[in-house]
Amino acid sequence: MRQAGRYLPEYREIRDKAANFLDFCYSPSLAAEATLQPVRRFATDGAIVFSDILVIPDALGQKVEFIAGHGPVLEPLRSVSEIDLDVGRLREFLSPVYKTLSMVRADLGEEIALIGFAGAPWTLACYMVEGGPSTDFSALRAWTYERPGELQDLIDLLVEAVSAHLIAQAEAGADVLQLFDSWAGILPEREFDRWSITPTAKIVRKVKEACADVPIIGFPNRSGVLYKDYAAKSGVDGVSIDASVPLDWAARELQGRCVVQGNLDPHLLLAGGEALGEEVERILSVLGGGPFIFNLGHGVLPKTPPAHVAAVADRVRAWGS
Ligand code: 1CP
Repeated sequence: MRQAGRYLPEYREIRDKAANFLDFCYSPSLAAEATLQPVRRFATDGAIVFSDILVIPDALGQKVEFIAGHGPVLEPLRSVSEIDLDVGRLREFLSPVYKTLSMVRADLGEEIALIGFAGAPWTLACYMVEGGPSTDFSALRAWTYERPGELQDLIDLLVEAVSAHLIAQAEAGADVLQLFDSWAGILPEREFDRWSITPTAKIVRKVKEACADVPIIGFPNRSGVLYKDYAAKSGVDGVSIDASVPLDWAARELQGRCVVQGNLDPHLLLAGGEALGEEVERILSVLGGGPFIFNLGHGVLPKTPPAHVAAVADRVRAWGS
C-alpha cells in the first residue's frame, strides 16, 4: 500500500522541491528519497517505489494534472481513438521511474524487497474516462453496457501499456510487482471477470513470460467474495485484501491458493489506542500461520501520526521473531 507521503514530515519537507506532483515522480533523486523515507523510519521489509498509477495516462498523452488539495484532474477521454500506444515511447517517457527503481535498489539492503507497481486497466480506465476521482465512476460504468466493444479496445491497450511498464520496472530492479485495481469493487458480478480478472490474467501472463521469477500481487479493492475468483483465475502470486474482508474467510478461501496481504483499516491506524494493538494481534493470529504479508487494507491516511505506524511495525516485528 502507499506508505510514503504527506503524513511524514520529511516528505513534506522535500515535496516542494518539484514544481508539481508529477514532476516530483519524474525526479529520480527526489522520488528515490521519498521511497526510502518510510523504510529508514520504520524498518519495513518492503519499499514501494514512489510514483503514481496515473503516470500511464500521462505517458499515453492524456492531459493529467495534480491540483494541490484536490487531487488528480484528467482531460476526460471521450473515445479510444484519442490515444494510441507506442511501447518504445511509453518506456522512454517513464524512464525516470525506472531510474528511481535502480537508484533505490542500489541503496537498499538485499533483504528488503523493492516493489514496483501499476494501476490495473479497469482502475486506470475509471480515471481516464471520468477525468478524476469519483464515488461511482458512472461515465465508465455506462461504457460497460453501452460501448463494451470500445471499452474492450481501451482495456486491451491498457493491458499492453501496463505489462510494458511492469516489465521495465522488474528490469530496473523491482523484486515484486503490485497491480492496484482500486475500483474493482464497483463492478457487478457479471462484469467482474471481463474487466478485472481477465485483463489481470493477461498482464500476469505477459510479465511472467518476460520475468518468470518476479512475484505479482493483485489488489482488487472491495471485491468481497469475488476475491476468491480473482485468486483462482488471475494467476497472481498474492492477493492484497481490504479491511472489509473477514480474516477467517481469507485464511480458509484464499491462503490455500496464494499469499494474502493485508488488511489493517487505515482509519484505525490513524485513530491508534488499544483497539489498534488488538486488531494487529488478531490479524497476525488469524493469517500469520499461512503465507502472509502484514499490510494495511488501503493506503496510509494523510493525518496518521507516524508514531502509530512505528508502534504497529514494532509489534509485527516482535511477533515475527
Ligand atoms: O503530494 C502528495 O501528498 C500527493 C498524494 C499522493 C501520493 C503520496 C498521490 C496523489 N499519489 C501518491 C503516491 C502513490 N500513489 C504511491 C507511491 C508509494 C507511496 O506513497 O508509498 C502509490 C502506490 C500510489 C498509487 C495510487 N495512486 C492509487 C492506487 C492505490 C490506492 O490508493 O487505491 C491510486 C488510486 C492513485 C491515484 C491518486 N494519486 C494521488 C491521489 C490523491 C489519488 C487518488 C485519487 C482519488 O481520490 O480517487
